[in-house]
Amino acid sequence: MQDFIKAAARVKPSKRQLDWYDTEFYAFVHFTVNTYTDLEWGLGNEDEKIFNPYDLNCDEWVEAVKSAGMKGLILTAKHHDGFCLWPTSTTMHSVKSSPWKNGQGDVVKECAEACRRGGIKFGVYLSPWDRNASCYGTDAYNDFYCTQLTELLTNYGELFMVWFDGACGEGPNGRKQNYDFDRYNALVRKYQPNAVIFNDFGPDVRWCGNEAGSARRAEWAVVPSELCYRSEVQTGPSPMAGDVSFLYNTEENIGDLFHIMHSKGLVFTGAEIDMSIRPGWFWHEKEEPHSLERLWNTYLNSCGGNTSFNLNVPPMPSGRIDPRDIVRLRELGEKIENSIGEQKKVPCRVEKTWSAGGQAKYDIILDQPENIRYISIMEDLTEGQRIEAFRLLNGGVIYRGYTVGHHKICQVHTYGDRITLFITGARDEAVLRDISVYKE
Ligand code: FUL
Repeated sequence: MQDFIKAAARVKPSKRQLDWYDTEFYAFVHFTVNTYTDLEWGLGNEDEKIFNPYDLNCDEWVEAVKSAGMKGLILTAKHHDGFCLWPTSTTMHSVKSSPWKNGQGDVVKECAEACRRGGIKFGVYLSPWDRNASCYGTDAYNDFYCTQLTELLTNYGELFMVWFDGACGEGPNGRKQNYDFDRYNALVRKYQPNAVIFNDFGPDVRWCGNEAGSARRAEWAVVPSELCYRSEVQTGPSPMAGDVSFLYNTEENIGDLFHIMHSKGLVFTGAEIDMSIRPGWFWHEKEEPHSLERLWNTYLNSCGGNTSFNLNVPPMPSGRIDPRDIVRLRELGEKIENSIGEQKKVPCRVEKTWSAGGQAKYDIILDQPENIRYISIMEDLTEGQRIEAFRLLNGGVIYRGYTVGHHKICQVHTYGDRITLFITGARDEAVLRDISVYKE
């Protein structure tokens, strides 16, 4: 049993997963014919002529997402309606048939270039579900999809993420498609070896299980391989393998000891929290952005809870960002800066004072007493995720936490110059990457 837990503590991320964790906060941009029809899921029979972002300004998109502190952007190159934002060779259901720039435009290109100019990473979303393609529902569709994917992987420079949407509905012929994800994944690895692949179940990044921004109390990146069947299994059968019930990615506990001990093997696949700044993924005039409080809480629980945060910002029909969203993004960036920004950081040194059998105590020593508001802890994940539970103490307990992983941001209200971090449980000796303290 002890050996099994130690093996779980050594399930390691890839370099591309570590880079993705460090990106932490990035944007989704949902943009297609739906922006002009007020729908969330296009029907697939939309007239290409409705797509006309006459005032498109991707530099503005990039500035807006950067003002919130985001470091990357993922564009819906094609959503379920099948309309392609780039001049693909596979179909005329694309920008080629739109009046925008007389059919000579390429939104993917403009967006990729703006990201590069603005110094943020670029990624693509290519919906497997396609309600327009006549071959959808047949083997030929997998070839068609692979051609589209290859165009995106080879013509727009370095991608940091390829986002596969698990949605699988009926195509124009009423048939559903068997997606050949193994083939799609192999193309990504071939042409963009540094990009992480997102899918409901991995391989590199998995869905958190909801679209409302709600986070788990304990988020493990090391999870049963039954959950992420396309990921690389790093441990063999566990001592109790064989009697596993079906595990789904919407459940609250998926990487805890009970579940991993009953699993068939383990994989390293971290979660992403994806949510829109508004109720819908596409822009609708009547919708308002969520409150700053809600976005900030989601940020704290995602980037500060061992997941990444993919926040969607949908452009308007003109191709510009809604001024209401621009304001909210700037407010969020300011809130982050004013809470855990450099100017709030208090110098401190950390001393390990005791350790035994996975438990450990650290003293966090400040130069002078401060009103402390946030304490951020990072595990060094290069060897694996280890911490099971911890407490922060200042006289009494001021915070009880569970997993740490890439980054845990603890909200506290305390005054003092010496805080104790007590790791009360770990799968193996914890290796810390950083501890930072922020004042009120
Ligand atoms: C879902 C889609 O059906 C939504 O339209 C949206 O793109 C969301 C991010 O993923 O599966």
